[in-house]
Amino acid sequence: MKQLIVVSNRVPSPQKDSGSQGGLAVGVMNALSRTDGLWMGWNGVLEEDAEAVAPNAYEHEGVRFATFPLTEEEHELFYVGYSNEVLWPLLHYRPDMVEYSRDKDRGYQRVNQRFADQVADQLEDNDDSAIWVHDYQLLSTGHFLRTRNVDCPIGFFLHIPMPPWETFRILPRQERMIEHLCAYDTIGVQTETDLEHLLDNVARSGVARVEGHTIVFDGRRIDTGVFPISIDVDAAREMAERGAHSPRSERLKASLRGGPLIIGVDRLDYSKGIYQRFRAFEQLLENTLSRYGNITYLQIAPLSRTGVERYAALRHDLERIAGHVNGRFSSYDWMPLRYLNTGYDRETLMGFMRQSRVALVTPLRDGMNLVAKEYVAAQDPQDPGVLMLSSFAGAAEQLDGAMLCNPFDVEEMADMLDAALSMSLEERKARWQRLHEVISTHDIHRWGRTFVEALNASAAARHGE
Ligand code: ADQ
Repeated sequence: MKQLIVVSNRVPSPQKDSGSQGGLAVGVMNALSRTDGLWMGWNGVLEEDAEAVAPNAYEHEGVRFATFPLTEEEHELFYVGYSNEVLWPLLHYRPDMVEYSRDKDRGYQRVNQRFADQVADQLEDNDDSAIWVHDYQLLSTGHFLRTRNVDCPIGFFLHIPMPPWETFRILPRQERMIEHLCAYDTIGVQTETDLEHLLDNVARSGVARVEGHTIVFDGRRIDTGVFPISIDVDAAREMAERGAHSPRSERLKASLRGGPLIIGVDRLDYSKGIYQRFRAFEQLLENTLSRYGNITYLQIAPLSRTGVERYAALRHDLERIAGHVNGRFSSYDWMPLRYLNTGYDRETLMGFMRQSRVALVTPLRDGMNLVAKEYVAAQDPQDPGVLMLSSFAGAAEQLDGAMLCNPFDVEEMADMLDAALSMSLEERKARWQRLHEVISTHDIHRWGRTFVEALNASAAARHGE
C-alpha cells in the first residue's frame, strides 16, 4: 500500500504534538507515517458557504492533513442531532435517550456523503491506496465512497460499543446502516462482546450472511476483528514521572494534608457514570468517616457537547449532588469532593494520577476507556494505586487485575472503595503488575499496526480474486 488515508470527524490540533493528544492521535499518526499518509476531517469551523470552500492542506510531523468546514445546519443535524442524540445514546445502550428525526437522519447521510466526496477528490491512486474511516459519526462514509467508484480497500473502526440486536433494532432504518457497513472491507471493534453483537445484528437484520467472522454481502466478503485501542505506555509513564514533580502536583499533595486521594478523569458525559460515582463517594464517607480521616476525591470533568441538551441536564445534576455531598461532610478546613470542569494538559493529568491511591473509572458503558490504561501506566511500580473499573467498560475485558465493579450498585462501589483504600502494598503491586503486563504488550502501536495489517490482508485477498 502506497498511501493510507485516515478519515475522522475531527483531526488532531496542529498546535500540539501527537504524543500530547492521547491514544488515537498517536496510533493513527504512527500508521500514517509508515505510508504516504493523509488525515482528513472537519476543521472544527462552521461557515455559511462551507460546501464551496476547498480543503485546507498542511503538513504536521511528516503527515499531510486536509481539513474542511461544515455549515451550521450540517453541524446541528449531523453532529449534534444524529451522531450525538441518536447514535451515541443508542450504541451506549440508552435507547430511552434517543431523539430521532428524519431531518437528522438526512443531515447525517448528507454530511457522510460530503466527507466521502472530499476524500474521493484527494485520492491519487485508487489501486495503491487504502482508506481508514473512524467512528460512529462516519458509519456511512464507506458507502458513499463506493458510489464515487472508489475501489480501494476501506476499513472502519468503531470506537464506541455495539449493542445487542434488541437495542440496535430500535434505530430507525437500521437495515440501511448495516448495508452501509457492508461497503467496508474490514470492520474493527473494541471487544469480543462488540464483535459478537455486530455479527448477530448483521445476521438478524437479514441484510447479509455471516460466516464465522466474515460478513458476506452481495458477493463481497467483509472481514471483522477485535482491535482494543490502547495508549503509548512509555510516553504516559514519562509524563507521569515529570508531572508528579510539577508545582501543581506539589500543591495538590500539600492540600491533601496526608489524606488519601481518589481521582476520576472523564469528559462530562452521561455514559461515564459520574453521578453514580458521587453517590458512592457519599456512601463511603458515611460508612468510613472516622477511619480514613480526610479523604479527597478529585473529579476532573471538562465539559463536552455543550450543544446537546442531555449534557446540560447532567451538569446540573452533578452540581447539585456535589454541593450536597460537600455541604453534608465538609469541615471548615476540608472539602471532600473537588469537582472541576477544567481540562488539564496531559502531563499535569498523569502527575495527578500518579499521586492518587485509587482511580474511579466507572462508566455505565464505554467502548474501551483510555483513562483506565493511562492510570496504570502512570503508577509508581514501588507504590502503585488501585484501579476500580466498571465491568461495562471495554477495558474490563482486558484488565482483569483491576477491581471490577458494577456502577449501578452504589453500595457495592462504596464497599469496594473502602477495600481499595485499605489494600495492602503487596496486593496493590501484584494487581498492578498484571495490569501493566497487559497494557505493555497491547499498546497503541500494536493497535494501529494490527488494524492496518488487517486492511492490507483485505487488499491482498482482493488482488487474489
Ligand atoms: P472518550 O469517550 O473521550 O473516547 P476515553 O477513552 O476515556 O473516552 O478517552 C478520553 C481521553 O481524553 C483520555 O486520553 C483522557 O486522558 C483525556 N482526557 C479526559 N479528561 C481530560 C482532561 N480533563 N484534560 C485532558 N485530557 C483529558 C472514545 C470512547 C472510548 C474509547 C476512545 C478511544 O468513548 O470508549 O476508549 O474513544 O477509542
